[in-house]
Amino acid sequence: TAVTRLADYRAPDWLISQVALTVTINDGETEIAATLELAQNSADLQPLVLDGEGLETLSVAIDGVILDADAYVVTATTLTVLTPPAGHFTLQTRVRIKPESNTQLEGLYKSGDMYCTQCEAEGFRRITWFLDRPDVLAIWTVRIDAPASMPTLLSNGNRVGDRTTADGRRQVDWSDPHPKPAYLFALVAGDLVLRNDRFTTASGREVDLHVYTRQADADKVDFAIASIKQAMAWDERRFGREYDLDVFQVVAVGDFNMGAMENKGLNIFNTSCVLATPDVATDDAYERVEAIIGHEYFHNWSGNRVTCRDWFQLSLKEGFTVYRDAEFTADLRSRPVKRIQDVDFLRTHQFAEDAGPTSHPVRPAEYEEISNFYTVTIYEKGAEVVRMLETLIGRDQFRAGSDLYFERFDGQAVTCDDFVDCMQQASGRDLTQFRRWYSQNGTPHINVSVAADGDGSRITFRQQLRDGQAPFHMPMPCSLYAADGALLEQGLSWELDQVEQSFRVNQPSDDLLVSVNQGFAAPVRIHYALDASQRDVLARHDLDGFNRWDAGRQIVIEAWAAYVGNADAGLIDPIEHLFDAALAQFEQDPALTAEIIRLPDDSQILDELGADVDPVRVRQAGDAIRAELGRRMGELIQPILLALEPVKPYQPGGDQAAKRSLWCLLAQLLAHAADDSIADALTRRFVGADNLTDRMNCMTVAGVMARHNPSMFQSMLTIFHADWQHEPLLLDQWFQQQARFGDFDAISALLEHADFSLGNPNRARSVLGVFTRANPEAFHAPGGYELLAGCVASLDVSNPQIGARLVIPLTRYKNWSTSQRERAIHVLKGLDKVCQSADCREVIGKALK
Ligand code: B3K
Ligand code: ZN
Repeated sequence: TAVTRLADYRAPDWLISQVALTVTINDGETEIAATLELAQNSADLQPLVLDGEGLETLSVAIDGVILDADAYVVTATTLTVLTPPAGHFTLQTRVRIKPESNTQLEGLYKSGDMYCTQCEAEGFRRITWFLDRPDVLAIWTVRIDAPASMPTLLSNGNRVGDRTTADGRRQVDWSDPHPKPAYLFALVAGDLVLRNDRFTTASGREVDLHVYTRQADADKVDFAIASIKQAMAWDERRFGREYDLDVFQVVAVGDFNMGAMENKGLNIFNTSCVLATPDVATDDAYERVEAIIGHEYFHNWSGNRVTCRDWFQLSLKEGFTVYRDAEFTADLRSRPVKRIQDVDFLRTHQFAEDAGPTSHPVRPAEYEEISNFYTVTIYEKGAEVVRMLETLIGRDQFRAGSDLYFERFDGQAVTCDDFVDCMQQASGRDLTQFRRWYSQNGTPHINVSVAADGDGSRITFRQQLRDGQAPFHMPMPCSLYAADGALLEQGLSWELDQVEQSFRVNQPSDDLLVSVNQGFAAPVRIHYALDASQRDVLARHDLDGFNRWDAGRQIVIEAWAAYVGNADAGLIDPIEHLFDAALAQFEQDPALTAEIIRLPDDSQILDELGADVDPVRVRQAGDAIRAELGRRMGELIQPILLALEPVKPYQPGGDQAAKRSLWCLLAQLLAHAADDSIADALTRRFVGADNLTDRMNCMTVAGVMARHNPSMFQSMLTIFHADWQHEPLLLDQWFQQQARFGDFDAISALLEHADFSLGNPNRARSVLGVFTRANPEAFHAPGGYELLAGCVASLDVSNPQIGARLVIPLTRYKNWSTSQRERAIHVLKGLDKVCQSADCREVIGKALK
């Protein structure tokens, strides 16, 4: 397989200053006429090599003269003009493509009756011949010509022409004044419903907000529109960034590989990330819609106005934009809760990625298929790296660095180093060593030890590094507490930049508790040996809200990990103690209470335990702990459940959402304990629910109870299906619940269900993603790996990007038990023989190395 390397980066031999496209859509085939203004960018004249894939080339012309067949060479992926004119010239090409048979959902494809595009990273080459790389920025005009049955014809920028031709076809012209690379191109054609609104920017520019959906979804966009306005106002306030076109458009698409895409002025969204009403979106989904609307909108500056030089720099736009959307959510909602949820997500998913075969740095040095690098490392760890910069230089200087970055590089394609340079210049701090976060992979582990030093103590930090790595520079804010929890010293803004370094404090070591890495300032694993009672002191007294929560988190992780090896009920005492204390105050802050009693994902326990662990045993230990807690705390929980009765009418978010989530967590504890006393209340809550969150929560609790009594879960599934089968997003939810609680046979049956399809990414993820990540008993059952492999082999042909993502849980076998490892390797080897796509081959190849 071909490897692309950062070290091989070369500026393009040719640049494109202007693009004019005419896209003529007809049923069964689409023709693209492209006029490119080319400019020589190399000292010596070089051939012009354009990228393409699956294009039927109809003609090639230079400066209006059709080229003879021997003047250019076409391969499956290139069009080479052997001797182009020096300096400047115009290239005209005409190609034909078939969007109707595009199952990869990259380039121009059909979703239902609608035509739409996805070009990042390398999809534009499936539309026409082009220099498909992010450092070629051009000014674009686009004409869409389509049958009258498709009145909605959209592209980037501002609409500059709109007519019906004599033969009744529709023609719409778009012009985008801002230079952009091909990956930000977008086109939508169909018969869509428009919902519109307006926003006035800080400088008084009137912007139309246009949200398009299919007819059936037109009533589900109020929340998205409100979120767009909040995002626009927030980016002006917090980053001084204004919107820059007359219209901001969003289109909801049912078949989409990712969550959404930030195409200039025409964001395309997976329906699951933009539609929200109480009946189709849970509380979490509402928050996700708001965050993703924000994320894509914020890309208008961090990604579009300033873009990436090459795809190795992907985190330049993604890490920064995730950081921006996290701040947006923190400002709009609860900052401490957002931080807890983000760190928990990072530990669950990114730490696992970094411990597995696809571990890579925030700025990878090489890739086989760039689509495989849209990862939690590039996004979430990248955001943590940006957050560390903010912590190190302070919020004001960070803002100054961001202003400098946007000003200096507007309209350019730049690198992660360019970004850090701006932070360095704005702050005057030397960030040379800090840049190792971009090039060195893996989660740093930090050992913290406290030793007596005269009448005080010495606190020593040691970075455990991978072979060949040099120490990282990171913030390490700490506070000091006495053994009884009394505050000794707050706000020590320590930094680490050596393998080992220590700090002296005056407190004797036997009366000292250190609150380390406050707010999770650095994305590392801390090893600081405290016993459960010491952690409990911090869980009660730490003034840093995040570390208070995290002290409780460590109590749970250590107890659960110990319980896997030795199912001693005494190990559960510290968890019960922690939960008791949290529940005693649930009314003050139900959201924080929910975060404390939400057990971590199994993967965090697997990470804690290291090698040779059966994931099924980890799950069963967790369930046993939940059951024991449910038994011990039943008396305490019952009245709290009554106090958490649903409030009507439903409001997403805030206090209501916190109470729903707390209710669900507590009811699950009772369900694990096989406590049937909640059955009646559960049925009532399900039947009387006026919102999806309560319906799903009830099904989750019934799913847990299904272990000893499957009837309630079954009847809820039946009712839910009868009521909501007309909503694709709710059928996804219906599949997800069964993938989560079903046994192997039930999951095999889901794949045969009439409404299941591997062709729709949301549906495929709903079954396979949930089965492999959240249902270890079914996944590790005989046939489980093979069931996944069969689907991956089929996706390898139809939609390799999705195939390569869904296979990942099977590649994380390194620390499983011997027989599981052997089975996984055997199945992966079988897949390796059949898979052809670069996407799947890269992921499977790395897993077998
Ligand atoms: N930039 C897009 C992701 C594109 C996916 C490419 N396979 C969404 C986002 O991060 O905002
Ligand atoms: Zn993004």
